Amino acid sequence: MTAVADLRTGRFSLPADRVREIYTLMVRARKLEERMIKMSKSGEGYFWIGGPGEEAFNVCLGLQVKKGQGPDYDYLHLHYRNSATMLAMGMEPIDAMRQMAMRRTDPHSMGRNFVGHFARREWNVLPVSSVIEIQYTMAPGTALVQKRHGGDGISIVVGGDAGTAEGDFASCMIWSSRPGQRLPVLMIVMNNHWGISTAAETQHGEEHIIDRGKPFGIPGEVVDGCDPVASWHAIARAMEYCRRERGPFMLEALVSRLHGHSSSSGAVRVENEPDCVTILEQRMLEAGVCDRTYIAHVHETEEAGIEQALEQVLREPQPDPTDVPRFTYAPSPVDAVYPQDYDDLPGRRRSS
Ligand SMILES: Cc1ncc(C[n+]2csc(CCOP(=O)(O)OP(=O)(O)O)c2C)c(N)n1
Ligand SMILES: [Mg+2]
Repeated sequence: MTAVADLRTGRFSLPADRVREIYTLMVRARKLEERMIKMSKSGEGYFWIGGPGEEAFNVCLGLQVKKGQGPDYDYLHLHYRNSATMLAMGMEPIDAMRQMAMRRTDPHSMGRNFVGHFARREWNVLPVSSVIEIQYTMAPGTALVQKRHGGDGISIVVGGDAGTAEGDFASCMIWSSRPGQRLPVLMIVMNNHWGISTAAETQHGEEHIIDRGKPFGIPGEVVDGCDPVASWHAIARAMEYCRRERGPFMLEALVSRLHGHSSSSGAVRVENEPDCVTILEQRMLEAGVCDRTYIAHVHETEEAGIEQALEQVLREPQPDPTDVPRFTYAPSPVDAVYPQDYDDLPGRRRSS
């Protein structure tokens, strides 16, 4: 269909083509997560955690990353709800499902880590950690390399609201804001107002989480993370600041948690939080960005793609016991224990 209208939030807008691209990726992410929740209940995977309710912001983030390998490009220190960011960067849904189903073909962890624990060297995506918040201590490290290297690459770190209570969050602010040594770290906090079962309003004395950056001279912005137009432009502004100023910026996205914390709490759909997918559908219809036929088509196509991927994944092998210690440590000529640790990885020859 032809582009007929922009989608607008206040002073900001996005062209219809871009909105439809974002929407399609949001639906892909939602279908992927909903199918993986079912997998956790049917025994095709054993634990689920992910990002339903964060798709609008996460897609806008992934589409704007300067993607590549090495310090000229952005580094990503993600958390376990970033599937939509990875899909927007170009990850195939099947690669998330391979990890969910613990397949040897899983490119992130060879079937040996939780779902949503992405790692992709050629896109500077550092391995996601189950230990929350440690990504905030690593981001200044890659940002320091980028600052010394030159160019406009930045280090993007993402975590939740509750995790900001950890000392790692303070370490990130301290290391990113030293006088004369400011670092290009984009600190993103996904505020879903929960830390497992602990409500945010019982934990935060500050009005906004970004206020924590004020004593460090770290500027920040709060954005409606359910609104792709607002999110797109807030991310663009934050990235632009970090790239140009070679300093830190804090972005707080207000988002929903549509299936609770994880499969450990049942992953049941909650009804009392805004759903960014249905909100966007309504806005697109009202603005003339698309019609109902288009929306139905996107749902059908994305769901079919996910089902097809699952059928493929279930035919693939799981790791075997000899795989357990492999690829755990970096290769070393003096490694007497696992000298063949990195055999079979792309670009490395098998040792004799
Ligand atoms: C260091 C550490 N402490 C505690 C946990 C257990 N834990 C896992 S997720 C989580 C809550 C995190 O909440 P938040 O940072 O708001 O992120 P959300 O899950 O809401 O996206 C906790 C306490 C952990 N994984 N690591
Ligand atoms: Mg939270």
